[in-house]
Amino acid sequence: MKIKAAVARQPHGAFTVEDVDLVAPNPDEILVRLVATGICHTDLAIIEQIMPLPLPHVLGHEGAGIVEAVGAHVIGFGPGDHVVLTFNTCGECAPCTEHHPAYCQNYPLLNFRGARPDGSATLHDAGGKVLGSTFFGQSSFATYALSSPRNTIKVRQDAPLELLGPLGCGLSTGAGTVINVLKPGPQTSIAVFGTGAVGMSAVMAAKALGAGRIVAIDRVESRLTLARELGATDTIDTSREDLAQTLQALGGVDQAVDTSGVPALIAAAVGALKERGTCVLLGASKQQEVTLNILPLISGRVIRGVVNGDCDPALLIRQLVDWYLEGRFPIDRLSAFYPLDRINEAVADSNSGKTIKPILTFGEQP
Ligand code: CXF
Ligand code: ZN
Repeated sequence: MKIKAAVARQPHGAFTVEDVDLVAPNPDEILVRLVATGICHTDLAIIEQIMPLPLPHVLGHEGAGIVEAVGAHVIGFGPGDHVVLTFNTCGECAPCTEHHPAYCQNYPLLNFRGARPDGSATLHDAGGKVLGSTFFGQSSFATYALSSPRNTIKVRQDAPLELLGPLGCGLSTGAGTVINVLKPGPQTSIAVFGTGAVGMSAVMAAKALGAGRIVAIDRVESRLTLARELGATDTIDTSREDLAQTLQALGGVDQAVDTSGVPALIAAAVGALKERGTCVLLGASKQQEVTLNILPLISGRVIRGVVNGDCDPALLIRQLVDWYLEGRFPIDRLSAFYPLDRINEAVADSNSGKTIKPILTFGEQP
């Protein structure tokens, strides 16, 4: 079928919105009409070739839409279902069967192959050339996408679908890390480094769980103001305050979440931990090595990475939708909408920091 998609063609280049061809669903696939798709930094990391996937490629991995059709072997889904698309997993390897699908052994094959897992192409450009597809099992910078039952999450129909796509990646990464891994309580102090979509969702989840102290750290004042409104009890503006000193003055923290991937901030996050404290790494940047002081680590401190909030996506996404409707996870405060043909403006606004979570829309703008 003929669809419209934003194609990433050149490293560091702009997206081109093109008419492309999508093949019919296989018996085990779902055809989804996208309503809206969030833009995540991982999409931009591929354009910048920090994650070097071959181009041209149709990216997009925070899709929300309505099921249009299902393949003959698909059960549990039907036309009209509201769905959020997330990362794809096999469901059969040890991490999947042990309820940690974010560490699926087939993650690269199912999410980054640039084609279906069997190598077949699903997208061709107007000249008939193959485009990279099946990105995170969806390639949802497009009016329609093919997905699998395992990465298609049915959600309640009374929630505003155009807001929900980012729950498939960025927002579940931050919130899932707090809910599933760190589990802060009233006695816990938690510091969140970076108040983008991942950091803000960590702050909101920490507030929802009743964390005693929530410290948000950034260099953009407007973001810190928003972080306070969303639940931060303390903020540190690194453009004006000495980070290490201010954290020390607070007495250190039990938990730290780094969303920046910046080595100096990671070192500060680890340096701020109390004995037996945990620092979780969620972000990556161009600089991939960090220097750490070993001795304090020996006193029970933990540094670990977390992917996709270590979540069961069906459970977490539905929980966060419920929380949104209850006013406990106000994701509308982070989001700004752009029609598909303004995707390059959305990217520029994300890069400049103007917009925390840009969301592409494919029909009428909400
Ligand atoms: C990704 C980040 C790179 C590793 C896999 C998960 N998260 C989403 O953007
Ligand atoms: Zn992402």
